[in-house]
Amino acid sequence: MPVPNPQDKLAVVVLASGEGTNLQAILDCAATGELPVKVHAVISDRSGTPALQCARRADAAAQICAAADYPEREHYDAALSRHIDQYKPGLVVLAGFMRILGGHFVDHYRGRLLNIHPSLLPKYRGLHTHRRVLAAGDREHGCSVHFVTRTLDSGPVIAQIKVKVMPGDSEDTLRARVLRQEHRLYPEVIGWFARGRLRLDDSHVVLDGKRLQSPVMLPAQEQDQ
Ligand code: NHR
Ligand code: GAR
Repeated sequence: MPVPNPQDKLAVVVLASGEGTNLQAILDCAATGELPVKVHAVISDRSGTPALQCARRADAAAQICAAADYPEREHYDAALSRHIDQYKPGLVVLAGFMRILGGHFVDHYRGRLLNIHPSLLPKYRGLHTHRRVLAAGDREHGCSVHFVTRTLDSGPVIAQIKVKVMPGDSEDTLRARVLRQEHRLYPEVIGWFARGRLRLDDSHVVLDGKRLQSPVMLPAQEQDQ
């Protein structure tokens, strides 16, 4: 058996469709050494996204796997897997990735595929969460990191941060408040995984050897509590 070297960094591939601010938060923590990971590649389903620029600046491979090239979802998923598996990642991170992934794909990465979602799951699965929270008149909102399983936004939740909904909030102000917390939540959870503290066991989240009964709640930064 090879002896694990504590200096070894976990190989990570990030899938991102958009701005890439969560990606940037992860790259920043990796650069300081706070996060023992190396982001080998960033793959986007669209060309010209800011996320790809972030990747290039950080010397990670920036690849496009365009949905338009694969009319069938299964073919797209298979192509995406081929891109990812070149890098032999120990962890695949969805960071604002906007395409639903099929069961085959998800099963292949089971236990090593994470997503960040802008709501307090199980509330507000799917898209336009900030708009829906405002329309419902909720007083609190937040973000969740979960293991991805076959059912959309329904995989076991690992950790969450709550924020207050303020009077006068617009979709944009609320999105910005949640996003600030996403940038803290995702590196924290990825760090647990990279240090071998976190795993998925039979649909249960195990942290430090114990099954979680409910997600870990991390405190928001004071200004956003
Ligand atoms: N795939 C599976 N199987 N399970 C999950 O939990 C997934 C997933 C793929 C992506 C991220 C998710 C989110 O955090 C995610 C979780 C895209 C859509 C969507 O409706 C919904 C949820 C998420 C990502 N996408 C449309 C589609 O037809 C396209 C929307 C667009 O391009 O703007 O794929 O919210
Ligand atoms: C984040 O708020 C993320 O939680 C959300 O999109 C944003 C991406 O921002 N994800 C989804 O809605 C997935 N459907 P970023 O590109 O700046 O990280």
